[in-house]
Amino acid sequence: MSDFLSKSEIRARFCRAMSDMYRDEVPLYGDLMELVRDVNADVMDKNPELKARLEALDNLDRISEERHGAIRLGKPEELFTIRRLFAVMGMEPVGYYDLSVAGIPVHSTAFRPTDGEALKRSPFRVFTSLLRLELIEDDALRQEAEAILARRDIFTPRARALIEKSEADGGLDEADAATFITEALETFRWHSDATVSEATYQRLHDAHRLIADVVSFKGPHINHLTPRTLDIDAVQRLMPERGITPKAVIEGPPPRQCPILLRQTSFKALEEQIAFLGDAEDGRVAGRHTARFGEIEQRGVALKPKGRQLYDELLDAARGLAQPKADGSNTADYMRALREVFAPMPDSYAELRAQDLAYFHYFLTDKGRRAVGLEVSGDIATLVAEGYVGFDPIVYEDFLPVSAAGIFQSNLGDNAAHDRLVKSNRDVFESALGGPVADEFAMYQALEDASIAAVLAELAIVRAKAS
Ligand code: OOG
Ligand code: NI
Repeated sequence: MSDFLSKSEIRARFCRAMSDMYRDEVPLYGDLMELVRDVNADVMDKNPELKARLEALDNLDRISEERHGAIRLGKPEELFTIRRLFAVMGMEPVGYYDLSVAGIPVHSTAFRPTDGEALKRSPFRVFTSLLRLELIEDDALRQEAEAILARRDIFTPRARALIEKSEADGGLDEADAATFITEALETFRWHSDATVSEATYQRLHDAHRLIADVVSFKGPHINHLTPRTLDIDAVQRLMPERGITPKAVIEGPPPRQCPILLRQTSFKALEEQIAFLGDAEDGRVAGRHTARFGEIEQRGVALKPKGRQLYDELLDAARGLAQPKADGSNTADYMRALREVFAPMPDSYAELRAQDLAYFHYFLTDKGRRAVGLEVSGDIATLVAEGYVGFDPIVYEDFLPVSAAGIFQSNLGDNAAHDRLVKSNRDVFESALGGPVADEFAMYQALEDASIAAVLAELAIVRAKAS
């Protein structure tokens, strides 16, 4: 039997290959990566404590390697097969995001690794949306879009074959994995040749810009790749110095001592040359399309349901005071409202933990390791209080629907419609996917529980040695 390459290794290599491809396609992404690398190095120079913590958690290496991407699919079969493609790399669908509340005609999930070891090796994730064609009101146009999508296959025959092989055998060996990476990459590549005429593109575009982006091309080109920064405010401030224009407002929570969840900002989508189908057999008509952009993110601690509910309420309240405008004219007002409104969210890890608002990874302290022969209770809160056990934030690995809507909108033109759409349907999404999406809270809880179990087991060994 041949040796399989680990799914995490395939994912890490795929992530690097995708990053290289996107840097060639969108050079500004390369500039952004450089800026993020500089800022991250600077943050760690100035904050040796943070650096030590990241090192201790074995998380330092992943920072500069870390990124997420996004694609938009056109038909249920594409979602079904992309789930199988991502499974080859150890990525599973987590969470359901309904973007209809923001007037965006898609629903989405995030494919990502889920266990602790896999997340350490490469936390690469892909925000994956499925277009909701049923929202095209014009029957003829909807049928035309369906027919166009029915004709395309976004996966190469070899990618399909290797997905099947991996499913049948339980993995891929080195040579197959290399081929798989090359073939899978084809699905995400940019194609400047549209599959439709200019007139069709225009009609799709008039229904919604996103519909034109999904339906008019051969495949679901990766539309952004997002490196992780340790100081998003610094990157936002420095972008213009490097010739990059950021969107007006950083999405998510306000700046804090202890980052929570996720903050994100992007630069505007580029206007790119494309070629429409012409009337003549092989004729082409020059055109323009905007779709691909760059984004950065800063990740913080994952919140428990109670903390998340508080976050959602506070964000709603801030937006009630000031709706951030795309032209940046009220950014200062919005940021002020956000800061003020978020006061009830404690800004220390100890308090977030004490109030049961966030997830933590527990470990034995030096004192815990020396707890030989002491009368130590098994209750984690007491162990923490007495200094036997320490805790570190568990990083949020998922996305935020309001933020995602803001990222979509910043790249759909400033006057994109914000009307609410008919609520989308999770059952429809999951039946296309071929299974349920995982519950993000359950995953974080499992990570926290495992760390508590490990601490208690270690402590039991320490105490057994003593007696
Ligand atoms: C996805 C936008 C959402 C994020 O980071 O929240 C997203 C898209 O534009 O396709 O990537
Ligand atoms: Ni994104």
